[in-house]
Amino acid sequence: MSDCIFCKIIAKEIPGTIVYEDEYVVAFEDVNPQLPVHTLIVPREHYDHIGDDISPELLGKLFATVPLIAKMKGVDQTGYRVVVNTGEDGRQTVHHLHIHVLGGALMPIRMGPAD
Ligand code: DGP
Repeated sequence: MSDCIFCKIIAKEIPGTIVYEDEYVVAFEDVNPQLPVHTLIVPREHYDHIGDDISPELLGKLFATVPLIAKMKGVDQTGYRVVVNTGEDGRQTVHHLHIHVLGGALMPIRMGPAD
């Protein structure tokens, strides 16, 4: 998608700190990290969100990348959180499916009442 910021990072049209890539998946550092480790895992192909008719195979490849990134970032032993914000209520702001991998400190965020 020509106006998608993550498609531009994947295509290397704009800068991004890419830490892993293969035929299906790209992982890069979040520009606005919420914790010491905050890496995003995205499919190369554009999907708006997790419900956007994505194949189980590709979903598998995306989620199989999570432990790879956790190990690469050194949080596989200490633990981490995996988040997929989806749609308006999920507070998704970039509409290219992405998995957040967050760690490196005790998680400050707990689910609570909506604000
Ligand atoms: P979400 O709320 O789940 O849609 O999170 C989108 C994340 O994407 C957010 O944590 C900030 C990050 N982000 C937004 N724009 C850019 C960008 O241009 N580059 C990078 N690396 N990350 C971005």
